[in-house]
Amino acid sequence: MNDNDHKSQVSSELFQKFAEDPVKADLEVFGRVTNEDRRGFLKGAGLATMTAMLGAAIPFADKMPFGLIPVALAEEALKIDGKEGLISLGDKPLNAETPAYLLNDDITPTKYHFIRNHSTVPEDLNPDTWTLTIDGEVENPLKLTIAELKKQFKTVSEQLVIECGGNGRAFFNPQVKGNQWTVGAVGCAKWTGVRLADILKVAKVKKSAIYTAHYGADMDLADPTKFAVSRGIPIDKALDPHTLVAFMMNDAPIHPQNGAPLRLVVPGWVGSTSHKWLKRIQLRDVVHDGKGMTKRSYRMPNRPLEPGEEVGDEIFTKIITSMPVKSLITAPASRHQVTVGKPVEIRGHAWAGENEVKEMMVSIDFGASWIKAKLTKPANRFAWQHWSVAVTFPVAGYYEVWARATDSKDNTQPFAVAWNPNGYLGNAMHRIALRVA
Ligand SMILES: Nc1nc2c(c(=O)[nH]1)N[C@H]1C(S)=C(S)[C@@H](COP(=O)(O)O)O[C@H]1N2
Ligand SMILES: [Mo]
Repeated sequence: MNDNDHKSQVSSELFQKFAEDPVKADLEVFGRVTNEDRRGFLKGAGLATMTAMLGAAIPFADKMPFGLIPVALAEEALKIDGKEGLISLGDKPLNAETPAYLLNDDITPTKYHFIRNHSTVPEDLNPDTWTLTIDGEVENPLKLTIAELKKQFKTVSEQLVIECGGNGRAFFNPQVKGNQWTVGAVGCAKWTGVRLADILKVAKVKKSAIYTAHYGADMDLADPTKFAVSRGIPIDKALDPHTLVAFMMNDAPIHPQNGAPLRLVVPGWVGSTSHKWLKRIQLRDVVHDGKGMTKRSYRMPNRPLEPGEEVGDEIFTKIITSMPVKSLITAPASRHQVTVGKPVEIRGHAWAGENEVKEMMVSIDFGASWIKAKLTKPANRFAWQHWSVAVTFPVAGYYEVWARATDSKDNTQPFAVAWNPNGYLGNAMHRIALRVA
């Protein structure tokens, strides 16, 4: 068994334990269980257990909240075929996320872009025969080949963030159903295509159109007469110049798993709006009601919920639009060893849906103090921003680096998100483990 296999086994067991019986798991891992203790910090027998599990002393143990599971014990590392280094969450439908350290590039290479499918990749992805239909509330319905799209409209290239609405779901407590994405259901590739707004101009959208409806070539796994998913966006977002109908990803044809030969990219918004294998966009005079639009799909409750609270569908009135402010630590890789007393460059990306990130902070003492990082401007609107900071670790031992972005509207990342039963919008701070020797 290699180190990664071992780590992933430890972490699965740990998650399993906490999912099944959190009180008992607390007792086993931390050595005590009262609510009083839960508010305290790790010390005594719990600290000894933790130090043994990590194989190193914890210099800032007096700042480590009791009940915290160190990230060193909570990361999975499995491999799948196809793309490189992605972590598979399930193969039918195929869903795979990217470990944070593989997202270190400014522009996410195709091989590292995550995959989120509701069904299987359609069989026929021939770009020469592929057509896009625009219909519904338009004066001039269109049916265009990809060659016609390229010829009739201006081609644009932009670095655009796509993030799944369920990214971060694995950190919800109590655990919720759905793909257990940790931090890697996000990417910022270079997308090339035409503006949806330009196509809609030629289609002559009627005043009655308020919403789009997206249809692709992937059909429901259980019922092939139904679409795998069919979401839409308000007309304003459809007309945003950064909403693209893309035919290239990182200067090459789109990867089959990422929606070849044609997909929507609705940057900054919940990933499910960026329809893959795109065949048709219908303009509607009502909010779209396709698969993934109704009940509690991609919706948030209209009031805060108690963790684990059971509620009816009727309170899920808020359709998710923009994704919240968030950041990743992409270097060093979690669980790497660095040198004591020498500056270590810590870096990553930050993004904020419709907003811009204005400040980036890191902490090496479990959030007791924060260090400001250098932050770049986005390459274009909706591209993620890059940050870096040199940090010197005072003494040897186990550390965690936490990262926190704040956006132009003063929204910042919480330590833990407000619970919702679908595990959406999980923008808790990213944490990595470092061994300092
Ligand atoms: N046709 C189609 N489009 C789709 C999906 C899908 O299953 N089918 N999944 C959506 C979801 S939920 C997300 S998060 C993004 C993921 O894009 P990616 O697989 O290219 O990373 O695609 C979206 N577009
Ligand atoms: Mo998603």
